[in-house]
Amino acid sequence: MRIDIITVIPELLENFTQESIVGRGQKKGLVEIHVHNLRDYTTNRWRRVDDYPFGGFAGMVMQCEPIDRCISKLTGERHYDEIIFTTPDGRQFDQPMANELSLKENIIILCGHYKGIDYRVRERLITREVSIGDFVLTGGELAAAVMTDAIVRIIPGVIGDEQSALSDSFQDNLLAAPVYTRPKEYIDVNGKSWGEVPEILLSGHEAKIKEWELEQSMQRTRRLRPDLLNK
Ligand code: 6GU
Repeated sequence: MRIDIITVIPELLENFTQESIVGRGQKKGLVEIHVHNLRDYTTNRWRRVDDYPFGGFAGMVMQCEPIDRCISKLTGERHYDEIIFTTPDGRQFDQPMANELSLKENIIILCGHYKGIDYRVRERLITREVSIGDFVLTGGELAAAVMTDAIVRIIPGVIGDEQSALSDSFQDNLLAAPVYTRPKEYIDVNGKSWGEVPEILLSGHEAKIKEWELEQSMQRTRRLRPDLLNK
């Protein structure tokens, strides 16, 4: 899979794409992420990519030309399955959307910025408008990073333990069960016990453990996210 991210702040995404799971996916050759600086595509002598809005509204608006030039260059080189625009008024990103996008061959993510983007870009070029939640970010870069992380980690082979991406919270509309590691009983810095790991997890009884895990998942979902049970 190949993801091209178009942004006016490439610095914000460069470390992210080299590190952690996403970096590992790239090193393994399972995904390629290319970050493009939109300013490299403007013909404006000051490298401006925005201008005042018609109608006298407040703020600046991203212009068609640099976006057109950047996306035209990319689509001239290969076919893209989706050209995504990050915007708070888009459809809300969720696990099913991450799953669906992870099956695509090539996608572009255009990061929104400033007050907005010339609406003609959205009408002409964009195939999907996506938000990561009901709050406003100053730019789409963090949203693009969130989406990229969620998409890349479920590409088969990116996470070492393939089972683990599929047993995540939300993959089955259930929150994950609690997990524990050593020691069996933790004594804190004040000498107080934080309790012992549930006995069942030490039993080695695989079927019983699976049953416990599901029960815990259902209890936690009922308590914390009852809305998920109706999906
Ligand atoms: Cl995708 N962009 C911006 N600017 N703000 C957001 C968002 C996206 N999703 C939630 N808030």
